Amino acid sequence: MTRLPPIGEGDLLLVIDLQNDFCAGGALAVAGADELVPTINRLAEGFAHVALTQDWHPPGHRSFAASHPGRRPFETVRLAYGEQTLWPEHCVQGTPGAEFHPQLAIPQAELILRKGYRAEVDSYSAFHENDRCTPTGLAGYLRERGLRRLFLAGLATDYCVHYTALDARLAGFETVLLLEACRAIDRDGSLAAALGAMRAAGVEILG
Ligand code: VGL
Ligand code: ZN
Repeated sequence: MTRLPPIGEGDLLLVIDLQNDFCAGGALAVAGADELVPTINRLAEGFAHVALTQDWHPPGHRSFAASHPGRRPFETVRLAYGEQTLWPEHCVQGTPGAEFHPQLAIPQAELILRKGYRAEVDSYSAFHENDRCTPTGLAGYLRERGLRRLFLAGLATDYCVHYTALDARLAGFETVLLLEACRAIDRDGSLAAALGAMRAAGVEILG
């Protein structure tokens, strides 16, 4: 496992979307997701502050292919706010698929941030929805608590982790991607593109 720099009071581990639907047997399973769970549980012990994000869609969410007659998962469509990839139905509010992986054991997590709960807008980033202008409130939360450096782990490296990392940099946070503690969907070169964009934005990539 990656060696971390010394961790202090201004650091937060943000664990992104470690939910059943992204794990083995889930609606949008990411290869290798389950093996992250013990790694992330251990990692969390080294941080004074941990937060979790939870993808949390209402039934019939606009990002679901099933909401677009004739369209299939992984196709893209143009919505009012721009290009949107269509996904299988996943992480529907209140369903088992939306729950955290049962072996995720971070009871000390201080915040669970839900995102993607507006029916018409997806939200990859934990900071802004995909319209790029609706904030989730995370930046204000972090600033008010004096948390200045984010360490990112979870799912998926090329979607929610990627957009969270870019927005963290835009909001002025030091941002460290813990690559060994993330797994990617990786379709059509999306992982390589995401790593390039994160590096260009000043995200430190460890591991
Ligand atoms: C995610 C696609 C759709 C993710 C969430 O957590 O990366 N990807 N919803
Ligand atoms: Zn989603």
